[in-house]
Amino acid sequence: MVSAAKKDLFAGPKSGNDTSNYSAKDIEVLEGLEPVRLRPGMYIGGTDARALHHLFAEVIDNSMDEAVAGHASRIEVEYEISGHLSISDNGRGIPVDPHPKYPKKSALEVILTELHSGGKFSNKAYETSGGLHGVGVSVVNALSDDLVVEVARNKTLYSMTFSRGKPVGKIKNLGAINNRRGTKVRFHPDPEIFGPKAKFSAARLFRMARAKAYLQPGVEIRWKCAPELVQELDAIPSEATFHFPGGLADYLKETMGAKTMITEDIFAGRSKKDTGHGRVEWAVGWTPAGFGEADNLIRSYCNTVPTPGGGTHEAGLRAALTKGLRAYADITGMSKKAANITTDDVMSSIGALVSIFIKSPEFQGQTKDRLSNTEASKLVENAVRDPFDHWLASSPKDATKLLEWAIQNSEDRLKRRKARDVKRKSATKKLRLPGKLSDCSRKGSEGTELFIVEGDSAGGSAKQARNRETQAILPLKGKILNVESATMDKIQRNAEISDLCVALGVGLGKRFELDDLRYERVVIMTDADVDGAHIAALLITFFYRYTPGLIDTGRLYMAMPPLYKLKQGSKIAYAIDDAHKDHLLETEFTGRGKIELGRFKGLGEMMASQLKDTTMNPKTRKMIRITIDDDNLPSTEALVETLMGKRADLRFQYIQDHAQFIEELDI
Ligand code: 0RA
Repeated sequence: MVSAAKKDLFAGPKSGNDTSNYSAKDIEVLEGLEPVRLRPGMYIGGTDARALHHLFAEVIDNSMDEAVAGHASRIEVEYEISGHLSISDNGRGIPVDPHPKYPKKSALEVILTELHSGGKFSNKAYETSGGLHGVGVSVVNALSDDLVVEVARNKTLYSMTFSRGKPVGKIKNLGAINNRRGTKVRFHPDPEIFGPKAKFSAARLFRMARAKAYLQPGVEIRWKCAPELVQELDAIPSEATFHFPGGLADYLKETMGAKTMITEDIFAGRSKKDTGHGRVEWAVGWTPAGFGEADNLIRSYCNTVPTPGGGTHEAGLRAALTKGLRAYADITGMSKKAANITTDDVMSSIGALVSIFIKSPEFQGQTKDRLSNTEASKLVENAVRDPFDHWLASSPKDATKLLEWAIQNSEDRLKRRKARDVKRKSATKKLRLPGKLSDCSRKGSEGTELFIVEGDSAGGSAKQARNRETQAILPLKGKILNVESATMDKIQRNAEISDLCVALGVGLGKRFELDDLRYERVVIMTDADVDGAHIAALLITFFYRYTPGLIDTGRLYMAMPPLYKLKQGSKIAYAIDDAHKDHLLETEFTGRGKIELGRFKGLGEMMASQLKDTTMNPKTRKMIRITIDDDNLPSTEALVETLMGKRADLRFQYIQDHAQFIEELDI
């Protein structure tokens, strides 16, 4: 049975479900920004590096909204030595007149101090399309210890200062100005929330800002950064201006670099004037070289916000390209050979960018990073299809090359499938699975998970705690080989790695086939200590390098076993780390009675039922999905090399720069 306290743990840190002791006064407080400070994770997905940079995204997205709507043409970003970040635009400026709903406050104050939830902002004039999570600039305000908004509007300059979501004084009129218009938001992330060492990465900000300029060719983005904040490894300038009239076509050309292409030119374009349903821009090219270990690189955006989870706009692009190529085959008498071409064959080796602008974007998925507006699919398909047909027809040599290559892909795919079927049949039931693997009983891979566990004793607990039907356990002996500094030959001869591959049912590198995976998910489950983190890092590096597609498709996870058990009378809760423990002690274990605090030395020490409830049971556990930071591929490469490669000096420097900062592996 799961106790109430435990359920709360998995709902995240918050006070109990019991609302009977809330007074009206408390509820009023909760309407402001207090909930954001209490549970930042609910609003920005955590307090780690990714969440920190989300603050920047949120502010620049507001300025981008002004640019997309045609009200702003220039955005300036400055990262200061003090750790402040400022983003200014030459848009209309945040309104400063009294807010219709709160006549005593300026609209600016309301926008900065109220959560933009539903009804409150039903007034159209105060709407913005919002960032990915649409949380608004008030969330940034809540999580900053110092934030100043300057507005140049009505030929007057205004300024208002906030700290931790609360106004510091009134809105100030700084006098007349004639030559300026727009909004400047300058803020400093609150160390109480993000930790004393939290710092923006200049390189990451730089790339995020640059990507925005590619997505809105009409905008000019100026970048400025104190030189001291640029790390040597990152090699980015301290000042730059981004302006890309070529839009996504330029972005794709930069991404493709000097790779050989299957067709001479890339296929790029944008929809004609917005007819009220939205507009589309795209750029596509095919390269036999692939993209590192990944076969393709597909990036999509909605209102300049990245959608790494893909969604309906991506589906529209896939449909247009696949149908277009099939239609071309019909015209040229190749339809028989092209009959088996699937979307996968067309999207293999592709570098594809698609960006759409629509009125009311909706997002789905755990991290709200997948576009779900159904109309977006047809919007993109219709926009792309005609130009694609023309593009193919106008360069028959290229078109034929592309078609032949897609046909080749489909034939290869069919051959592989046949070979697999034969292999499966001839292997009559039993594969020779590693002896220490406790496989699950379900036949197909759907709904199954492989837990990779540290050591035999933890393996024993996990075996008792698992669901036999769907969860398999593979205990590993201590640390696996660091693949980043080993040769392929050495990797293949390594016993732990070879057991892992056999259990997974896959080959490595080029021989890796996602379809061969014997499990739907792979979960790394190590102790909540330094050694455990090291083993997890080694495994993630291995998967990143040698099983392309496993991370991309969101199938690699890290289990989150608790570090502490708290008990007071009959109340029991588990804490993931020290901060969580302290939070629980402050909020949930405040009553009288002795508190028993236990620290788990490792997974092997936990009772099977504890391990099950906290870490393994899909209904109650907490896990982290390992993802690759999207607008950051080159630096993911550099980071893996730095952290896991041969050069200890780079690693040492990195650790010095980032100590206490890395909470979630962000590759
Ligand atoms: C609410 C309403 C209007 C503009 C804005 C907000 C606005 C917000 C930000 C944040 C950063 N830059 C911004 N620029 C504008 C519309 C005002 C009008 O109708 O004049």
